[in-house]
Amino acid sequence: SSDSSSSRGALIVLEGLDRCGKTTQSSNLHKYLEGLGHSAELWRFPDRTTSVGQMISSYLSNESQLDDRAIHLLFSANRWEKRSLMESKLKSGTTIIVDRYSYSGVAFSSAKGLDFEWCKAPEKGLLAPDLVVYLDIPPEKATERGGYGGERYEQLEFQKKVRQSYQALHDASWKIVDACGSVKDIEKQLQEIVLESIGLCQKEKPLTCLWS
Ligand code: Z5A
Repeated sequence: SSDSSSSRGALIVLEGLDRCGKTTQSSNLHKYLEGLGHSAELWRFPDRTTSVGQMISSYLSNESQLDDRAIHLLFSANRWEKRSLMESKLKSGTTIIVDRYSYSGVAFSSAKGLDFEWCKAPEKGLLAPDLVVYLDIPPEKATERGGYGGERYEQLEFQKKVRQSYQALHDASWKIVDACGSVKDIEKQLQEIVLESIGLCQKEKPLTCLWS
């Protein structure tokens, strides 16, 4: 039925370069949805709380070194270890807002020179988002924002390559939002797009898998 008590939640993914505002926006969105009485959770990848996530975290902060393919597979494993929980939450009616997902996995690893299709392969079979919002910011602009430069990938030349990889990945279903606007402006745009997506999921839009 399309009765909201038995319908599934939406899988909403926010993507973009470092410092594009994903964390700010996903948290505001979460509060907004809860305020409307929706069941909603805020997730992020990497999920640094698991043991795989701790290996990723130490790599990102330059405390450990790993082969490019090994770290790629760890990022993917970090999503796989949350897959069944994600599916059960969605099916029980909870909307999940995710700060980074498989697209980050492919964009960052392929920016290092790894083969694009090789990067996509381990993501196949993870749940496909109902909505991908790309917060678009020129890399030069991102470097001017607070907290930039602390971690491994936070370098201008690399972020330029990541942006190109995202351009190769995106399809017509992605919503591209200008991330240079005010926090409030972006917030309003996201609210509208996300409510529409939640509505479609309540009308029994099927849950599908990535890149199969
Ligand atoms: N990575 C990967 O390689 N493979 C994978 O599979 C995955 C990730 C999942 C860590 O990710 C790294 O892992 C990341 C990709 C790679 N590397 N990089 N680069 P992360 O998500 O943990 O960390 P992050 O990307 O560095 O996110 P962040 O630092 O949390 O940035 P953000 O979420 O995009 O932005 P923010 O914290 O909301 O905002 C940044 C600052 O800008 C802050 O001071 C805000 O107050 C300010 N801000 C926000 N919005 C605005 C607007 N609209 N105007 C002006 N200022 C603003």
